[in-house]
Amino acid sequence: MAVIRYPDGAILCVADVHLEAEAPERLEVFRRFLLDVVAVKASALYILGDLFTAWPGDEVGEATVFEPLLGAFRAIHELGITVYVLHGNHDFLMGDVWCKKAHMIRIQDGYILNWVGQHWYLLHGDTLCTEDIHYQAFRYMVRNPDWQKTFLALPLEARLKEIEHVRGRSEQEKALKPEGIMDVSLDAVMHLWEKHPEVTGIIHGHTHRPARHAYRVKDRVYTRWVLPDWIRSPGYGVLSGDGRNFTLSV
Ligand SMILES: [Mn+2]
Repeated sequence: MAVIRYPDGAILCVADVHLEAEAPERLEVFRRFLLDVVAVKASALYILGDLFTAWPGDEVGEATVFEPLLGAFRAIHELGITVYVLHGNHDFLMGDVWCKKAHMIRIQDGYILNWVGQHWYLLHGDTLCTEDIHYQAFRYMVRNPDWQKTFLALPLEARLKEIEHVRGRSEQEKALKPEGIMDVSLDAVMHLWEKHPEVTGIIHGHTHRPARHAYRVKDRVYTRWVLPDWIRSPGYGVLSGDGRNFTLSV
């Protein structure tokens, strides 16, 4: 059992856990984290995208590799703790079948978390990387329900092959893209404050650049929490709220 670092009843947020069959140790670290969620009787768990590195369709959830998680998710559910999950750019095909199995409630980018009088805008973060025009065009295509329907109708083998192809290409492109393009755009962030002046701030992942940013706009201060990924850090990259403040452990 891992060391518990969160206050009782904490609200917990994670992103970019990037579970994959090729990294069984990360799966175990995350399973232990889920047991911590139970141990501290967290008030809720928010998974802000890219829980999985790839999701070709819900039938992979049946595969044995992710099965160890189901017991932990069930324990969380039985305590009455809700797990909310939103799609990332890697696992956006995670569907209702798997979510139901894991007792997760799917939420959309832009879900407002109301917590101790604060209003936090939750999102994965990829929509803020507006300077990466290539990626935004790809996102537009694959988030289209018709495209998804066609893709999910392919045999699993064909889907896996296509995902591997897309990932290979994206890795190649990433190596050529300037660093700044893969971070959120300041314009997009400012636009969000304009559109949602009532929020306390936003919480997102995706960029793998954990930080707490503050913005002053017309006498108001907005916060942007960026969650760490679980690939480079040894795990337990968690934003926990204790009833007043958030603390980020990387
Ligand atoms: Mn992502």
